[in-house]
Amino acid sequence: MPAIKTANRPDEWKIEQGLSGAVLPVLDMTGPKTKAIPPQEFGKLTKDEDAIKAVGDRNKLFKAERKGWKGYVEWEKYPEKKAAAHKILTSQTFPPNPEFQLGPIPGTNPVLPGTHWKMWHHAIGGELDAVPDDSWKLVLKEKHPDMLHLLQFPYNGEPPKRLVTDKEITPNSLHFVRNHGGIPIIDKENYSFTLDGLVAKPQTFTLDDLMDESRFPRMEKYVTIQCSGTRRIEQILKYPGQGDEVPQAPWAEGAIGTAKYVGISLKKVIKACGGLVGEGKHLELYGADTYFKDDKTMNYLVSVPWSKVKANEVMLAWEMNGEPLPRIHGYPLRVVVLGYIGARSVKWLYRIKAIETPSWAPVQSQEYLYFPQQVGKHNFKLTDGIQIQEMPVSSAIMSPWTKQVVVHNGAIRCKGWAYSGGGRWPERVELSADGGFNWYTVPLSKLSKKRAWTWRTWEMDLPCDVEGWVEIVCRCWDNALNTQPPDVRTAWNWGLHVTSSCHRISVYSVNKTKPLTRARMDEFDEKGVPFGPITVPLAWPSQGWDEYGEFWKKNGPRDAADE
Ligand SMILES: Nc1nc2c(c(=O)[nH]1)N[C@H]1C(S)=C(S)[C@@H](COP(=O)(O)O)O[C@H]1N2
Ligand SMILES: [Mo]
Repeated sequence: MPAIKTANRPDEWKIEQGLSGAVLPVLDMTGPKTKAIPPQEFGKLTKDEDAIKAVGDRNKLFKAERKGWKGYVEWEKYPEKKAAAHKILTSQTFPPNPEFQLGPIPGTNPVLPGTHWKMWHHAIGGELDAVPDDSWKLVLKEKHPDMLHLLQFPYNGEPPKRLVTDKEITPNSLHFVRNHGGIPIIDKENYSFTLDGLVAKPQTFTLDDLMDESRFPRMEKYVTIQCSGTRRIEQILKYPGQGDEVPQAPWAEGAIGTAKYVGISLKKVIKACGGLVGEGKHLELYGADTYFKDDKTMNYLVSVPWSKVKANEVMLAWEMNGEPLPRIHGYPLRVVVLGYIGARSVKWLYRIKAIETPSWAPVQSQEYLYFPQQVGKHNFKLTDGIQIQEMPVSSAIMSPWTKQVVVHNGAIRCKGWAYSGGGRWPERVELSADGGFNWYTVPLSKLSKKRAWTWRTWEMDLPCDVEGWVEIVCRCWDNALNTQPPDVRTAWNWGLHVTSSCHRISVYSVNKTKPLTRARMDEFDEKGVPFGPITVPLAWPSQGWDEYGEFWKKNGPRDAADE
């Protein structure tokens, strides 16, 4: 076929229909005439080799900080090292963040490769050079082969829906993983962390110190860790927002997991250091991985308030479900903050510093912010965002899936999870088959065990008489009678955090208690033809011509008489 001569782009129709939003021009209507401003384009990658060389020997500059700590570069103690890394990162350009919100999400596993994150690590070199490869090897070793890898590096992965609530306690290999950097590989024998800052007697503790029950009483807790990005994909599919692939990883409902952790209360360790002094009110937690933001390098730092620690709700844990922590989950020691977003549960802990204010480190002060709705790229300030700590009540349907056809006898088998942060727990879970008008309560016998800091998994046969598309909705009431906003739009926010709105799925209901439906479905069975997908036209007559003729004889013609 000869090429068509046209002023249109080949994908004009798709763009006009909003199916390729990233390439749409911005319309500037501030003048008398509307101007179309094309979106940002990224040029060729550049690299100033001389400037990079002038920084010095990267193997020396960015060497391992401690013996037996592979992949750990200490940044926070060395401003000059941070400056050298910044020089390297600004002397070259890297590929842009992939478009995964306004464009289609790739149909691959890993979904996103994390190309520029890998390149950043190699650009710094030294101890970080092997980190992307080492981390991926650990994923393959420690995680279940059925994990869905959202981002290969830094590794972010969640179990497939069928396995999210398969067990009330998530097996380690299926627990979601959220990393902002590579996985440090730390020897237990060479491990210790330091507690300093505004405490009376700063000290260093080995694992043996912590495990000495004469000094620190053991703490054992079932805890659900939920990322505040859980169910983000619902916000993305409705309205895109901030689009950094790590801060805004496109999580589905699997970025939540429940495990039994063994460790001690951080409060006791602070007491062992003589307690807080001066204006000490927050504990800054340091992870040994390297994070990149705005061409800068840093360790993973966040903070929790002393009030949370004082309540014995911040654990230092070395055991997960009866096994030493897997490397990918923070071996040999991680923080587990009960009832807060996962982000505060720092893995590969190497330092705790008592400070006056919440941490100014980027993960605390620039990310995990809950913005109001009119705040975005055009106007946001960090101070507009609420720093997310306790998670609100939430729930999700793990089966069936949206757009699925369900053939049933008047009830649709559903299952899922429900969770509430801050030590509250799911007291009631409800399902609706009509978009949220009428609600059925999940029988208590179909809810898993009630605990202060964990989710409850649930199952229910949801009565459904209706046929065709139905909207199944799930919501939870926690013990404080908090419940969930009705839909994604009401709680949409620029950072795409805390998707706690009622989970809604559309399923196509085929109810075999209806005689006609039963007869038609039996025909499919007899002919051995699969029913789905519903979009494939029926391959045989839907009605006999005799019956058709009878109908019109009895009912008169389609048109009305003009009398
Ligand atoms: N050192 C370090 N700790 C970290 C992170 C990280 O990237 N580095 N990610 C945090 C986030 S955002 C979450 S949701 C939880 C996830 O814990 P998991 O990977 O064990 O499931 O770890 C938190 N702790
Ligand atoms: Mo998270």
